[in-house]
Amino acid sequence: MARDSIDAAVSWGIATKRNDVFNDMRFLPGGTFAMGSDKHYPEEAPVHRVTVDAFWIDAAPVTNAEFRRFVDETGYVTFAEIAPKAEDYPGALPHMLKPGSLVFNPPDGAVNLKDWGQWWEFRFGANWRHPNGRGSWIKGLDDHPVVHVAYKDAEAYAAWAGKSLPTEAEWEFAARGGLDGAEFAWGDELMPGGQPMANTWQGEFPHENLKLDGYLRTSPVRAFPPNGYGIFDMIGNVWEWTSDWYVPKHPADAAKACCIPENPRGPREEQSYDPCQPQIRIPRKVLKGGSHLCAPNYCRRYRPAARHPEPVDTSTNHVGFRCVLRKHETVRPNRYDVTDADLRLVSGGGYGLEDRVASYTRHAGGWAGVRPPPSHLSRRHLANWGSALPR
Ligand SMILES: [Ca+2]
Ligand SMILES: [Cu+2]
Repeated sequence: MARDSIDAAVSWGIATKRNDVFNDMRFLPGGTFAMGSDKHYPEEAPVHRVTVDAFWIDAAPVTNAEFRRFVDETGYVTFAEIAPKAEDYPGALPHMLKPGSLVFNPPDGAVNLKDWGQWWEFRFGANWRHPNGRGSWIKGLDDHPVVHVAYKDAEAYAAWAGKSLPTEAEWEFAARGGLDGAEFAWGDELMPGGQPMANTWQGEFPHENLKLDGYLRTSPVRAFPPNGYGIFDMIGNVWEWTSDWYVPKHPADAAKACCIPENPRGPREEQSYDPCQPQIRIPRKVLKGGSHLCAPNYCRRYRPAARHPEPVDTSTNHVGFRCVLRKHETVRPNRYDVTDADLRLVSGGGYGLEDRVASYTRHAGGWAGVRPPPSHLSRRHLANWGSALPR
């Protein structure tokens, strides 16, 4: 890292007790860019201009080795290692209130792609040290991204490191690597010249992983080329937590250049609840970047504009994070807000929620008609319905 950038950061007055804090971070000067996409999933639209101030971002996702250092120094226990409290999960099946996390478990053959219960299971004993549950271990995976971290775990690590979690706008600005408006972090082709540029899924998800990129599950960070800003693994490998609450759309583009949002922080927490599970009020954060489980036939979210909601209590073997440092850590008031009326509009059309509900209610085997089905993966859902969903 260039000496003058370190001096600049120090003169910004970033309080940190760690002198190695800028190791392996990239300095981004900030700027105005086109955030979102109108060409893919509806939650990425509309494209709108956003300005972010200068910041630093980790050159790679936080690894198992780095997370271990945090745990060794602090004795921190992650969410997945603690048994959920019954009062936090009304209606949970008592036998499900055990420590654990969500693990991808591929079926033998093609399945209904609308039913994630076919490939996700809540595995007791799965946590960051045991990525595939009891009997699995991270030996040999020191340089792989840490997984099975819930939002609070990522926040705790960031605080320990003297850093923060990125906003969605910061994350997307960094992921684009200066290629404003490009489809991918490296240009407009998924595999330029047949060359895999990220750890995603090749083949028919969820039963056929052709591993053309060399990796069945997570990969060591930096195994693929960096983007134009010298940042690795923004796309694929693991999804990454951001600090923004999730709503399934972006605000409209500013009418005038003077009104472009600066350092947007997303909508309000209470707007992030899953409209499909109104009785469950666990807020959801925006995940970015896609993972090794993103496949052309199922989820084409290996792009900077892509986004996905994740309940804050939910950890999986394909979600990790990285950190940022900002000039000023003061939260600015939002320059825009998504209104509740906007959200009603969204839930009413085009998101496939009705389709999904219909598909679940058609599902033979007991949970049809009992309660609204989950629209997304969540620990809460699995606590209440059990990990063995009807197959
Ligand atoms: Ca792969
Ligand atoms: Cu995906």
